[in-house]
Amino acid sequence: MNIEELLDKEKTQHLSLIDPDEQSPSKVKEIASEAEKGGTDAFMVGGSLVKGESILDKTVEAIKKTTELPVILFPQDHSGLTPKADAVFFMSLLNSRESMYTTGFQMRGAPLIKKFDLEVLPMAYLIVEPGGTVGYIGDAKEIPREKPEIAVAYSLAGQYMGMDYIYLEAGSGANKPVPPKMVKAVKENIDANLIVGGGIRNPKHAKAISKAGADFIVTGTAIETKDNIKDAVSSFKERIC
Ligand code: 1GP
Repeated sequence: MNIEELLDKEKTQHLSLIDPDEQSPSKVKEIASEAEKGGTDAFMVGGSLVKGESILDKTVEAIKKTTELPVILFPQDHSGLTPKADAVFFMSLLNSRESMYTTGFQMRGAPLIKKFDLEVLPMAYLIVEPGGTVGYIGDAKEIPREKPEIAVAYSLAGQYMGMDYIYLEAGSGANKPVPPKMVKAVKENIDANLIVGGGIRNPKHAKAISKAGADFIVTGTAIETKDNIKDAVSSFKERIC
């Protein structure tokens, strides 16, 4: 399977993020089924504090039993890897002060990725203020919201290092998403695929970020906390262009 071929680049794509620690595998089946009905394009699986391989495996298995949409791992470190997924965002947190998050965990995970034969999607992961849990755990020097030029510089650096994906992350549950102005500035300057996530709570946010040029938007909290997941996802999909 080639994820890049599966994901249509004409429109902004919607990625549903599932944190294995937030719900049981049976609830995951329900979420995956409803998100697919709502029109999500793929699933990402990961979180800052994944408690163990077994819950990760069970979560991915539950999604795979429910849908044929791609499942892409979003690992916080090498413990977030499983052979049961289709692909992995091989991410380096470029604005971390801690070398484990830029190259250390990558070194630990690389042999496992080879062994598991996962499709590798190289990604520069950039934390923008407020940054939330991932900013704290990843010891990030968060990009100031009013400094799009710093986001552009980091994104270009990621692209020149060979990364095909750039992820602007405001942190899960952030009270506001990455500013559309920053998304636009980055998109205008890079050829790599642009992913934006963190704090995208409503269709208005999704529309503004899509219009600014994001190739992918990620929503986690907005799906986990909604009673009607299908409607929540379709309300995002309807507003993105
Ligand atoms: C986390 O950006 C994602 O990496 C999702 O954030 O939970 O705020 O949607 P939310």
